[in-house]
Amino acid sequence: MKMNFRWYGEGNDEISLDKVKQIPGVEGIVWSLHDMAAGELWPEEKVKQAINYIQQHGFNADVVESVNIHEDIKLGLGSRDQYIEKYKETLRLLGKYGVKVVCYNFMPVFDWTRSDLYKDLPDGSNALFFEKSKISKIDPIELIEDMAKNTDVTMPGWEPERLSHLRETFKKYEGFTAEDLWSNLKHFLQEIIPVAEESGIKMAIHPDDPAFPIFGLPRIITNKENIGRFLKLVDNPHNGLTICTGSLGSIANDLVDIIDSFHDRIHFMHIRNVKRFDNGDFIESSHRTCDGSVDITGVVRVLHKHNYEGYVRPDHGRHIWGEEQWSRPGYGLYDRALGIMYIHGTWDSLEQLKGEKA
Ligand SMILES: [Mn+2]
Repeated sequence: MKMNFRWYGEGNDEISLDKVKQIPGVEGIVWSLHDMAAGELWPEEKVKQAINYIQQHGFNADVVESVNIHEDIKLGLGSRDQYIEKYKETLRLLGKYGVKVVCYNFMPVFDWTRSDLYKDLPDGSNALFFEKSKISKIDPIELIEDMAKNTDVTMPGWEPERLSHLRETFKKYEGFTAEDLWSNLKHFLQEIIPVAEESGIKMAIHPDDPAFPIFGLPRIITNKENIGRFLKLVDNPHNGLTICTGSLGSIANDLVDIIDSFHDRIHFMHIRNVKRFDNGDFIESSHRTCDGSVDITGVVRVLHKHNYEGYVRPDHGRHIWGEEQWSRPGYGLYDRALGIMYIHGTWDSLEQLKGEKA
């Protein structure tokens, strides 16, 4: 297991890499060029600069999250080919500079969705919250505009540029089905996986968050059956997975079983806990198993059982010790650092037990 930390780039993240350096056992920084719109070719100079900066701080820059996918590719429009070509060029470039894993998602219109960014928890901290009845009633455009007002930082997948075309984009998805999305995903993979392979890059799709359709838009990377179907679209180790325990944990998925079944295709793990409620709401909780609905201990245990050598990062944390004043929603410093220590602690205990048995 290679521990990583997601970071938004120089001048774009309140957390400095010097601070990340003080979290024990972090080897790499998960990065991206956050000012690139989906479909744009990444400039070589910027890639070089980002990687150099990370490496100068003593980290590897092996994992990119994300290279976003242009909406026309998901929609399967005639214009998709030009964007697929740019995607391939970007992969070749990242491969040239030693990037090993590229995370992406295939969710129509926008990325992760919540109803509240700072919902109070009983312990005085706050966290991202999903209120199912609220989401099912609200006009998605209103929700997004409301959320965008709440924060002065740009959230990945919720870029203002992209959101300004939201109404048009929603219109394009009228009558669009899950099978349409499957077929467009297959086309994309058939095109890019050979290039990823040549470039030494493992593609790692991120599951849909939450793992069920919202606003009438299909979502397909949601459960064990669909992940199995996804892996067969292009049966090649370079077509792999990011297993995000929080996204898949938004419904009653058995994460331990999913990891056990697909471990050889998992290139990247997002480890976080969520607490699900009977009415379908969920809130992000501390990483500790007993604080949420996901068996984080079991997740680390099954990774350890398979001698998982891929990349791991703690995912969203709560905002604690007042850090919501300055941190990005879900991407503060403290709770993610605590999460890392919980994961390390579990892993180290398992290693020691293994040593004793041997
Ligand atoms: Mn995730």
